[in-house]
Amino acid sequence: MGVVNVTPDSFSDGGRLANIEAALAHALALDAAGADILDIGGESTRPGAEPVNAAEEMARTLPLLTALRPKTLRRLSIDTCKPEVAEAAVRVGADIWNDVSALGAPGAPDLAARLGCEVVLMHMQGEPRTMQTSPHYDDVLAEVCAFLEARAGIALAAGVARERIWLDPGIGFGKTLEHNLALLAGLPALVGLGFPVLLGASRKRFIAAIGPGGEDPGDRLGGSLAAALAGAQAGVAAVRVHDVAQTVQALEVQAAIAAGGGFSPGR
Ligand code: HH2
Repeated sequence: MGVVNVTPDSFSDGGRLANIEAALAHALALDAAGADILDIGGESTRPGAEPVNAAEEMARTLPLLTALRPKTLRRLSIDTCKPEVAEAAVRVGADIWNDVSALGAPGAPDLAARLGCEVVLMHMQGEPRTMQTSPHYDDVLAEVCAFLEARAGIALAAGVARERIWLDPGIGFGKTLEHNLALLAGLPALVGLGFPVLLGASRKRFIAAIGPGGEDPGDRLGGSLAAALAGAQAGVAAVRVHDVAQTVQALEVQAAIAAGGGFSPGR
């Protein structure tokens, strides 16, 4: 899943795609680089971010989705917590509702069932403005798994088809470095719940907290690749990344090594 942020303030690429031409070109470049899904976001969820209203979010995302839909066969995803934005996005061709609030808005599960789209249910403790203030868990892996299982149950009860539900541990969303690492190490438990798992670790701050360098989000490629490979090894179904070409290359090499003698060049 390639990230296309049409926001002025996203943590790693805010403001880069200020006009529709730049956003479309970027999305098509990620498509050409091998992204299976393009995730369009019109509101930053970085720690401390201020909320955006629905009209503004739609003004940022709908023109891009509309322009992109006839130009790609890839699945398109709308990254939003707002039911009205998700509904409008699906109407112009989005296939997936990527919701960092796990369908937490009033009426969201019913709407997702009615739209018939896929949904990504992500775990977050608190809300973006304050979530990194003092996150606390007794057992982060167990609590995130229990939360996501409960949210999946609510989506199922509302009528969302089981095969359309994804789970995401929400790396960096109300989590310390230790929490993020426990979740990354514990991914097999989340995968074991039986839903496809999406992992979003690309360029996130925890990478800078571990290794040398990486203060600038653009300098976190090595750590992002390490996390993507760990995710793939654990069986996640997709990784949400900014650097699509490099991630596809890393995953292809990992898969070729895993295939051992069975690999045939030129695929
Ligand atoms: N992370 C971000 C945004 N949306 N969605 C899912 N499902 N999982 C994630 O980990 C996730 C997400 C944050 O990254 P980014 O979009 O690059 O930044 P910003 O929120 O500042 O726009």
